[in-house]
Amino acid sequence: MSVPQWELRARFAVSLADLYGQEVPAYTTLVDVSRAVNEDFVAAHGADAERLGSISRVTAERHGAIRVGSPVEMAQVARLFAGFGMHPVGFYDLRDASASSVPVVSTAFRPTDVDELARNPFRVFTSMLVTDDRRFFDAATQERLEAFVAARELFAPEALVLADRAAAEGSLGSDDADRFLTLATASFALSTEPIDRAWYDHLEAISAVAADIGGVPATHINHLTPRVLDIDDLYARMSALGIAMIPEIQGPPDWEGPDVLLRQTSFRALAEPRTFREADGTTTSGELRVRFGEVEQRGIALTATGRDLYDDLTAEVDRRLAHAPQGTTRVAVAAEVWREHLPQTETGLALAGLGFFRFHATGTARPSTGSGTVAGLAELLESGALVAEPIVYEDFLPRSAAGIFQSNLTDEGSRDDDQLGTPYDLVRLSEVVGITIADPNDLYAAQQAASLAEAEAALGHAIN
Ligand code: OOG
Ligand code: NI
Repeated sequence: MSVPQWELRARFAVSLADLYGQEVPAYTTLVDVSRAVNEDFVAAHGADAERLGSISRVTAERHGAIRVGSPVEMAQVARLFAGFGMHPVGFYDLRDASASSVPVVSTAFRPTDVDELARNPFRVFTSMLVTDDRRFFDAATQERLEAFVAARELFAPEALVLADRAAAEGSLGSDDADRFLTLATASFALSTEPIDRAWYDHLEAISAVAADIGGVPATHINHLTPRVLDIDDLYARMSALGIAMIPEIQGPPDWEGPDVLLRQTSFRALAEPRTFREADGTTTSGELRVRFGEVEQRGIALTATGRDLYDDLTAEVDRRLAHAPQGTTRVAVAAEVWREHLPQTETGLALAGLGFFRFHATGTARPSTGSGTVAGLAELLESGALVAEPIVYEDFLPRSAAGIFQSNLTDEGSRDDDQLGTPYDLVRLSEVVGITIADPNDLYAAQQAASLAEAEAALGHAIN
């Protein structure tokens, strides 16, 4: 029996969840509460609840976050994930997310095909430490970081060989599949090897994220995030259980119009026992608090125009908030700004070219257009000749990402803002990963365009 890549990926998500649930018990609570929120949401909203993904997809849906220390490690991660049919999509430079800057650049590994996403959308947000960024690391620290990272092995060579085979053949035999899953999962377990206390502390004074990456002998899952259909409900239920959430839900506000992009929130995980090696060579047990629980709600993918508008609105919210009376929440200001600037309906988003949709011809009577050869999208939607199905946002938001990173750190660390390191972008990071990183917009736009072409064929005329 051979195991196809989607099944490898689905099993990988489950096996990482088992591991993470054992390591971070609060994760299990989060998953239980998420399931309850989703069940109640479906019960209350019926079929509409599944507009942005089937309930079976959403229930199984997770994203992981991991952090690696060098281009070599990033290329290995890319090989490993390719075995699971997960490909790099999107570029995020968290160094320039202003106040909450952290010394990493990131991409997300995920399925890119619509069918593959529907079977299992497991994705992993993957960050790479940028060691030559003088805003964070002096030359001596850079040198030591690079040597430290170069000397460790994150992935068993056998895992990478199996990954290559799964990627080339699209499946693995059942024994190889078991082996691949065991090895791949083990790569992300929290290491019990001692951590050099002085080195860790040195890095932590600069950046807690740098310490979590370059101060420890292995990588680990930083968080594993379930998806909910109502994050406000989730937030209230977790708070009622006495779990201290970060003060806000990040990303778009709760409002009566369509949900777009991504809303996320998190709670700090408990301190975890770790072993340290002290300056005198003895080992001691201590604690670190670097991992956390995160949860998300996904909305409609925005076009480049929609995304620019989103960024402008976010800036407008900041401006208004700066002048708002004490006690005004960001979410309240944001909801007001959104009401002023965003269409209140999905159709409005589609017609304004702000959101991505798949259009389907319904086969019902089409409107007469006069010319008989072309019809406008608006009238086709209005007459019911065409329906628009929203395309869900499968990616991340750098500002939320940086906010999530930062809100869970104990200390902001130090940095010197004048000296930038390697000027990474999507192309440069693609070279590092060894695979072309897809631009998320191209993927969404291709889906929308394909659906329009099919709809035009079914209608027998062009749509404008
Ligand atoms: C990754 C933070 C980004 C998200 O959901 O935006 C992220 C990290 O903390 O390593 O996971
Ligand atoms: Ni995350």
